[in-house]
Amino acid sequence: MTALKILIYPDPRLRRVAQPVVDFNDEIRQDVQDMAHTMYEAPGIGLASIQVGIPHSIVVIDTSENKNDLKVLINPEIIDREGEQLIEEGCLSFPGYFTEIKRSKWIRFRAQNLDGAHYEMEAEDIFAVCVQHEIDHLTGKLFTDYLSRLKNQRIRKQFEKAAKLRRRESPVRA
Ligand code: GNR
Ligand code: NI
Repeated sequence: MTALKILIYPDPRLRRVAQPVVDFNDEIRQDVQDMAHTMYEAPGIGLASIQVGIPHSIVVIDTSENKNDLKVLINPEIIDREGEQLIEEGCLSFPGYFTEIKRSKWIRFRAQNLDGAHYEMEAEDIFAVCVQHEIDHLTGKLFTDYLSRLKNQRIRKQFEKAAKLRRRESPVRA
């Protein structure tokens, strides 16, 4: 069991775009396991590969009450959407920051499982929000991208300051 290090904004690696998984091999299995472990430990309701520096298109989600309903989305894409909802979002790459974002109320997405089999699934409410939030991560998009430039400037300053403090507390040594 490996807990992966979650990249914190404004780490430029959060802007990377994930590459499709073509080979459903043991390395991908291991990545999924490590990501699930990292999500449950954080704790979060979802995690995208890009947040932990994995270059493949992988998402894990568990929005269940008892944390016993792991969903694995490989190469996911949204194929239909309807309605709107305004929900307060957080992100493990923005610790302590929460803001309301407008998303589709209902979506239909397609993805592949660990065996490479394609499946489709519908999602609504917080599950739909989470899928949209995670799929954004796979193209380097962050939830704050939906906010005004002014808010983004404030958030960036705040997180740059926090990053500086962290570097002072635990400098990277050669
Ligand atoms: O743990 C998380 N909670 C959350 C709450 C509302 C909307 C989206 C999320 S996703 C977030 C985990 C995360 O950062 N995933 O990328
Ligand atoms: Ni996130």
